[in-house]
Amino acid sequence: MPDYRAQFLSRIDDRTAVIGVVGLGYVGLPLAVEFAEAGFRVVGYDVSQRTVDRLTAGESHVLDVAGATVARLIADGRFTVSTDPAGLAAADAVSIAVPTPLVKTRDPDMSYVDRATNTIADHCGAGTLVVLESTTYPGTTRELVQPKFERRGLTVGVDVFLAFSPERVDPGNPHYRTKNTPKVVGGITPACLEVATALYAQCIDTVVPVSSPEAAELVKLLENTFRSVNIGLVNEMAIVCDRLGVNVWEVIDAAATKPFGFMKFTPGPGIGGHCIPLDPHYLAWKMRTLNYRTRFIDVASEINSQMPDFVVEKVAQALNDARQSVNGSHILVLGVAYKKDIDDIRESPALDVVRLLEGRGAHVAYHDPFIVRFEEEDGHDHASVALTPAVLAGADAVVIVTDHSSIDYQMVVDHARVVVDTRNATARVTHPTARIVSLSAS
Ligand code: SAJ
Repeated sequence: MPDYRAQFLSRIDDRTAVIGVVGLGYVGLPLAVEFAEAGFRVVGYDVSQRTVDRLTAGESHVLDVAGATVARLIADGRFTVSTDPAGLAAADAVSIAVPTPLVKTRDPDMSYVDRATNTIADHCGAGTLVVLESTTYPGTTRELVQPKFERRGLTVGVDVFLAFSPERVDPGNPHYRTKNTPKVVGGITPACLEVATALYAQCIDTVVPVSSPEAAELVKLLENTFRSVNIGLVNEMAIVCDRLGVNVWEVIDAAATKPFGFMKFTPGPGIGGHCIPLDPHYLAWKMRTLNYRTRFIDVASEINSQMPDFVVEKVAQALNDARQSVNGSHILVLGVAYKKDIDDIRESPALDVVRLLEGRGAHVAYHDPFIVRFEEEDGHDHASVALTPAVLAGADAVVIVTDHSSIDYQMVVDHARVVVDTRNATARVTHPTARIVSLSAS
């Protein structure tokens, strides 16, 4: 019986190991590049022919990976990309970085992980390390992934090695990239942990071993539930301050002067993105199967998802103060990406704000320097309008939903009639001619 553990460690040490990456998106592509730059041959597999074609042409669809880097690594023969999984057979280690979305009922959609794991089990045999990186409910690695290898007569920890290591990619972050973000790893067995740790140590500065895949799965869920709950707290504080006639931004900024025991979060029109609105629901779902209700997650989600309604109510009040109704009004939404200075609109609360305003009969236009156009769920297509004094003056109300840094807020308040500011983006303007309505009374 070969000693697969020793073989794997030896191939890692002399860099003859071949690394497979399944899923070449904002997590998988940077990881593949790090391994290739560390001197390993990397086999990239993705089901999207468009993704593979663009990478093969030396283009990168991922914010933090330069197309030239991809082209160089492919030209050097260090990185191959394909929609054919056969190349995975050569891999000694395979990382899975595929989506884990929610279905409409907010239950996990594990179909991508299921399909990827089946593909790997079909093409990779004894001696392989498999690491799941996709954010998922605790127990996935042991309950969903492990049986697929055991059913093929392989013993995990002896013939194959299995671990979970949460992705911590923060797209567009200028300071933290894959290489310098600590990597948590949890193995099914001690040997699994040992080989997975050895693998990541080749291209990531800090590896953080934990005692099980469940611990590693929960680390990720804690990190992002922490954000969701704290954002929910400050969003509720915005509602509280609005009822009390207090400026919530002043309260938060003053609280943030506390040098210990406080961490600043800011209220807004709700939460977007593919992490924070979704990840906590993986934990909530798992705990429901164990007859436990994760109340913090549910309450935070309830508050965060009601913020678009709260914003639209502020718009209605602002128009009403000018003896206008929402119905028939012309409203300009500023910023539709899910957070500032990025081009991602997934789960953006702006989509809810637009839908709710249109539902009340408003004519809604938007401007976003990062999002040229988008389509609503009902198929209604929107294209970003130019931000000009005439466009601002022509709107009955302007709603700042995403506070991109490149927008000239002084110009906005100099030409708009009413500005509903959900992000405190107008905090530093001077002598505004527009009436500014803050998220909380000010
Ligand atoms: N948001 C607020 N108030 C806040 C912070 C965020 O309303 O104080 C909103 C944002 O506008 C956005 C949503 O919440 O709509 C999520 O924002 P985020 O800053 O959490 O950004 P994400 O979704 O890109 O989260 C990612 C996560 N990274 C990973 O999952 C690997 C998260 O763990 C990071 O902490 C976060 O980036 C980050 O710090 O930028």
